[in-house]
Parts: sequence; structure tokens; C-alpha cells
Amino acid sequence: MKKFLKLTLILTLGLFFVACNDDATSSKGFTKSGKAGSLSVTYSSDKPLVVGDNTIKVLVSENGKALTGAKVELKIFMPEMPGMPYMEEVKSMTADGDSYSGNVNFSMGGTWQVKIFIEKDGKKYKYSSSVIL
Ligand SMILES: [Cu+2]
Repeated sequence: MKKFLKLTLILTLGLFFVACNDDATSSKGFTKSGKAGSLSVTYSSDKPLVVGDNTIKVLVSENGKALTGAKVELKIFMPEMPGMPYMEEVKSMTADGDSYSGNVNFSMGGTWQVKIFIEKDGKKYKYSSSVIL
């Protein structure tokens, strides 16, 4: 009987770890990248994007080297739809080590257009993307 309890306990713990692992896999974050002229842009979140607040990190690089000291703005917008006005939010991102970060609020589910504006030494770059929530 004691042996049986031990086995049950081991199996239960095993399942617990498997469940935790699954959870870690399904809660992996969001990341998307592309080009803005000669620059490479990656924007990401440690957690999957949700309706509401999201902490978004933007990494800009040129020839494989992080571009620091730039002015980075992230704009999200959703075109007008029947029964719903045009919505947009523009956020100035704050320098955060080699990247830039800021809080972005998606006010509803659906497809959002994402533009990232980068300005450095008088040159302007734009990266266009979209996300579906
Ligand atoms: Cu909408």
C-alpha cells in the first residue's frame, strides 16, 4: 500500500511538471520583425499580446549592430468600421539598454496596423506591420 501511495505521488508530481511545461510553452511571448529602409526592426513582448496593456520592446539594428540614441515612436491604429470609429494610439518609446520600450494599450480585439517611426541623425525610417488580437 505504501508503495502504491509513493507511485501515485510520483505520477501526480510528474503530471504537475508536465502541466507547468505546457503552460510555459503556451505563454511564450510575441515577436515580429522586418525592415525599415536599411534598418532591421524587431518588436516583441514577453507575454502574448492582449486586449489592454502590453509592454512592447523595440530593437533597431543597422548592419547587425543595435542602433541606440534614436527617437522611436510606435503607432497602432484600426481603420473605421461599421459602428466603430477610427482608433489610434501613438507612444514614444523610452531607451532601455540597447532597445526601446513602452506600454501600448490595444483597446479592442481585431487587426491593428502597427507603424514604428525611427529618427536618427536627421534621417527618418518607417516600419509597417500588423497584429491580430
Ligand atoms: Cu475595431
